Amino acid sequence: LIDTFRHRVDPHGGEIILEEFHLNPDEVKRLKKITMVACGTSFHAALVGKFMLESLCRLPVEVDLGSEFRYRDPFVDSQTLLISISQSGETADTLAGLREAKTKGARSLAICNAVGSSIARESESVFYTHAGPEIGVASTKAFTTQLVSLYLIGLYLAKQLGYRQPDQIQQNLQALFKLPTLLQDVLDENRAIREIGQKYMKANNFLYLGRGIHYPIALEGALKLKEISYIHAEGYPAGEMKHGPIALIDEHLPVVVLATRSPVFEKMMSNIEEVIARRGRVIAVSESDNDTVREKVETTIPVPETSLELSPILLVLPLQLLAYHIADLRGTDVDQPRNLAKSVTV
Ligand code: F1P
Repeated sequence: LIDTFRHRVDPHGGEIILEEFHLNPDEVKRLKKITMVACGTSFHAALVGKFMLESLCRLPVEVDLGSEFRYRDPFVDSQTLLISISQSGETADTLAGLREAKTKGARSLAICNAVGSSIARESESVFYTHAGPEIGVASTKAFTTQLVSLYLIGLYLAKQLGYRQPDQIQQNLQALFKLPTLLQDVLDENRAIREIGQKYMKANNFLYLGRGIHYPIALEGALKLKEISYIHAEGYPAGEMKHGPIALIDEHLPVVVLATRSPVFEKMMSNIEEVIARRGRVIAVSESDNDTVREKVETTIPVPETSLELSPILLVLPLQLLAYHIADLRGTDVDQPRNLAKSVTV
């Protein structure tokens, strides 16, 4: 991550330079809202981005799927910044969304991995993620870099809009620059996560629960599992569990809960209790010193602490590893899952 973004970010000077951003400070100040359009994993990045951008730069953010956005008559105009997110830069629905917004006068910024791709070429500004080639069909490292990109864009806009002072930005960047070490701590859990995979690999269904900025990570954890292991999995906002999925819980259902310390931690604990009361098998992703969680649940995957806005970048990693190990143990082709295309161009 540091290599990817070094040329754009100076953590000591609190400076972020977006090389390909063609809105001047006055145009940034004129923006009334941000609309993000994406598909699949990139859509989940956009949902995380909504939390990051709204909290960092206090602009309203709307997120839509390319396949929905293109068929409605969305409210966008010249005071909208349309951010399209795509690993391949060729996803037809995302490209159509970008074109639709541009015809209505929106300013456009693409977050893309593929240099020179259609979405990059047709956007006014481009933020390249430089994740390198994604060998497997299921998007993993591209997702991580999309989240880092959104965080940097959020800080950049926050500075332009006067919501963050240089010293605050410097602190935010320093937290970002600590991430590679923290991600390595999660990777060091790889063997333990494989053992957890062994314990749960025979389940037919999984439920993933998260709240707030972690809700899209629950969606992404579930998507990774179904994409590569073919196990039915659902991501759900934990507060909605009582409105439906609670009916599914029994002793056969593993429930992956994102339960790190956050303003909604107590609420997550209540959800964990609700699952346990129905004999669901809770796999909690939580800090290693979080005894409140560890003492309650069947299985814990430890993650280090970071800021709330950066935590999705850490939390998705154990979920990607869990999906990978379960799929590998079940003998599916993790790089080339059936029925999936790397880029959906129709
Ligand atoms: C979107 C996406 C990927 C998914 C698969 C199909 O692609 O849904 O998230 O892993 O490859 O396409 P993109 O627009 O990010 O290239």
